[in-house]
Amino acid sequence: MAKSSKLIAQSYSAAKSRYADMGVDTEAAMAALARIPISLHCWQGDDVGGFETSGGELSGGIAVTGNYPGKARTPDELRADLDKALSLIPGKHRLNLHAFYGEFGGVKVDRDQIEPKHFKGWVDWAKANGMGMDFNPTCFSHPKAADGFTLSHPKKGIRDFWIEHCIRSREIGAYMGKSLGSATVTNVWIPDGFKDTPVDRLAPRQRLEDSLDKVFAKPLSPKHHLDAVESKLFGIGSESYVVGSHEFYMGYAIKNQKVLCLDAGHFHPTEGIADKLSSALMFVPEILLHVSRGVRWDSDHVVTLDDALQAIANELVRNKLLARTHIGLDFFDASINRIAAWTIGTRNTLKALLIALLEPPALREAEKAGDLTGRLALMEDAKGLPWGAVWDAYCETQGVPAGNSWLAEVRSYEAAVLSKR
Ligand code: RNT
Ligand code: ZN
Repeated sequence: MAKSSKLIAQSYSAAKSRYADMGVDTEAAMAALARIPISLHCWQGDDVGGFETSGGELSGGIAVTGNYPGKARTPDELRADLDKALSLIPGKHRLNLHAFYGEFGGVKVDRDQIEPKHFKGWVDWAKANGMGMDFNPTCFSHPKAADGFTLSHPKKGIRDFWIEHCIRSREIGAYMGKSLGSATVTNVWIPDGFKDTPVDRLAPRQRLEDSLDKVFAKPLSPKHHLDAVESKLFGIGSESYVVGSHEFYMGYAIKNQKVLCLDAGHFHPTEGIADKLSSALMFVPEILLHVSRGVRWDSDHVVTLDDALQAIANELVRNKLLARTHIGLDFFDASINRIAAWTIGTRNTLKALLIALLEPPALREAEKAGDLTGRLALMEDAKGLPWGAVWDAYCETQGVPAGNSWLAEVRSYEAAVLSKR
């Protein structure tokens, strides 16, 4: 049942007073939330398929499972699905695009041939929606990545191919940033690694450093473009060794002052990324988050409102790190409605940020006073505060469905559009 506006207004009014009693300004929290863009990953919409004419199998040690009907097959379908998801998510957000989603007009354009013109349709769409864009070279799902190595490949010819792809991706990112008046973060993630134990763990990392130096050789204005690098612990088929490990990229990003990408699903199963933020941001200029949820061996389940997500949001808000953090999503689930997946994951990320923004100042005061008993007591009590009433009010003011009423809209879109595909 959709909640009525009257009920939402009544609940909000009670919640507002309750928070005000604790020194929390709910209006200020909502205004702060409205200023945080989330970069929606295009690849949830078509199971990381892309729009190249050759359209090969997904590779690179990532996998999408499920065969829910109605996935987007063309850029127009993907944009229509994104429009639908964005209409259900409060706030102004961004689009995160992968290189193999270019519009190639039915012609084979290999990865070392991509140009800004192939992304004009996306830029026009983003401009019409008042959105910024982020970008990624696609170093997987390609014959030249078939043996599991790209920028660190032992053969120079293969490395050069991927270096050229990444160089062109940066140029495209800069074109997007310039066209949209908001810097594009171009994130380099490569799958390179070994299924089984290598003898030489060093040489591939030396080759990767050399390739990255070549990719980043040309300075680009930070007004339009930022470079990010993303690590991973293991992938499917690269269980024993990944060239671009956390330590590798942490070191590379510090040395070269690049944006460090932390994907929540790329660490040991019980290792969260929240506690890394304050440390990493002392030494790298900015962070890119891939908000995701690891479940056993999969790093990309739809984001739920769990402790790991809340811890990330708390760190960003408590330490005032939002201005130096780019928040992006990275999950892919083909077993449920894909538009619902985007909506659930993005709304949850925003909810976690709202809860963090509504944190009563008494928690920090207790800690400062050395009252550790009070800190724990207040922290646990704060979990029961009526943030849901503030969330519903926020959705209403942003003109999107409150509560679970967005689901009915996804279901009617499924009946009218997705089921016809
Ligand atoms: C893979 C990385 C990477 C990809 C996307 C598609 O493990 O997380 O970010 O998910 O580039
Ligand atoms: Zn990622």
